[in-house]
Amino acid sequence: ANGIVRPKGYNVSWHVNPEIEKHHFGNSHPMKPWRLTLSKGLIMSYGMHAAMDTFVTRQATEEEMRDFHTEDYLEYLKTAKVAMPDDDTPMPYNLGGSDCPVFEGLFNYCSMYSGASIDAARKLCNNESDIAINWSGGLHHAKKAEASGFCYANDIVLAILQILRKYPRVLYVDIDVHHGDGVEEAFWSTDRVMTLSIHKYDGLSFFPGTGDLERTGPPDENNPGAHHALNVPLSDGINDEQYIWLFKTLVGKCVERFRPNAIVLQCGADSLAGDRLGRFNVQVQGHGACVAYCKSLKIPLMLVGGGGYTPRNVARAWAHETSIAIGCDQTIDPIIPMHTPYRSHFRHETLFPTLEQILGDPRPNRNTPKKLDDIVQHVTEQLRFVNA
Ligand code: TV7
Ligand code: CA
Ligand code: ZN
Repeated sequence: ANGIVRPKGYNVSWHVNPEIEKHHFGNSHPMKPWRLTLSKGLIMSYGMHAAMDTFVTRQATEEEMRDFHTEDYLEYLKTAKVAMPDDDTPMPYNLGGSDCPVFEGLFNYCSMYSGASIDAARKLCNNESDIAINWSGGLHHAKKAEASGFCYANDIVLAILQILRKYPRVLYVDIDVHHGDGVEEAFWSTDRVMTLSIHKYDGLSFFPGTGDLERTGPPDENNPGAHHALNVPLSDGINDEQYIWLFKTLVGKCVERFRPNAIVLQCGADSLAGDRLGRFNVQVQGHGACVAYCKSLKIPLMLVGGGGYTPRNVARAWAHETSIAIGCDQTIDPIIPMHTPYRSHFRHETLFPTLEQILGDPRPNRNTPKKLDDIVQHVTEQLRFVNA
């Protein structure tokens, strides 16, 4: 009756844990794990859980996390104490600053979202899932022994390492408004993972400051990683039409040349219009079109979350993308169900508010057609060196 049917012969797994949502970075911090509660409420009010295999996830073990992170760093993450308000002694590993505070239950938070991504990856490897979803993951800035940009453990790297145990090649695509630097760095010197990040880049101040078009892997041609790190630096205000065109063109070319056995798509929702930290004019439809395109390639697909700092828009995007995964996006009612928890948070009562509703006055688009053509040309040239 609600338009939700379990797809026949097609399995979507959803990896969740309500414990993750309860952690707090601090009152003024833009990262709100509570956005996961809002997203889950919307997904469930549509009844979408009936069309997926839902798994309550577990903490990753330390051994699993040591696949990427150092023992010293993990030990520190586990034992770091929440600083007293007047204590400003610097902490190691970039912890304890305003971006990466040490909060109550930090290690539990990290190991939970990592466990969810590892489980999702294993479902793909077992062929038990065609699409595996972890909206609590996608924390792409974490390094092997360093926290960065709200990220402490890199669940994406951990998940890709799992997939590489079974499959030769993984394509990683990152639509978060920030550059996926941690994942890029982790696989910088291998030709088994191709990374493609689309992000805002101004050569300077926008975090993390990397992801320029010219840096496509190690400069040494003999390094297997050469030409396998692709970056799409954009300016403020890109719209759905341009974003979808770029995404399909570039991902299409990557798949054609690299022939990945699996795709990991980081669905950071800070690329949406109206995001508290983002600068783009991408709408829920455009963001979702990226997921739909990846699904259409019929390659095992993992969806993870990432950024997203205007919780109502994050929830809309991830609920819409869940509906695309299970194939009910055309049949559900875009009007948010009456019984949705926190429904009053969704000021415009539809999954697809217009740009005017979101922004009032849309941000000027600084991306010229020539800029986009140059990007596509540059990436195409890099891909000529890739032969899988
Ligand atoms: C994946 N931007 C993560 C994106 C990480 C972005 C940054 C903030 C920020 C932090 C706050 C805060 C903020 C309004 C925004 C150079 C600095 C400038 C801290 C104030 N308000 C993801 C990380 C980025 C923390 N960091 O890709 C507490 O904005 O630009 C920076 C670094 C130094 C630290 N200061 C910001 O989306 C999940 N931080 C309010 C309170
Ligand atoms: Ca990105
Ligand atoms: Zn981001």
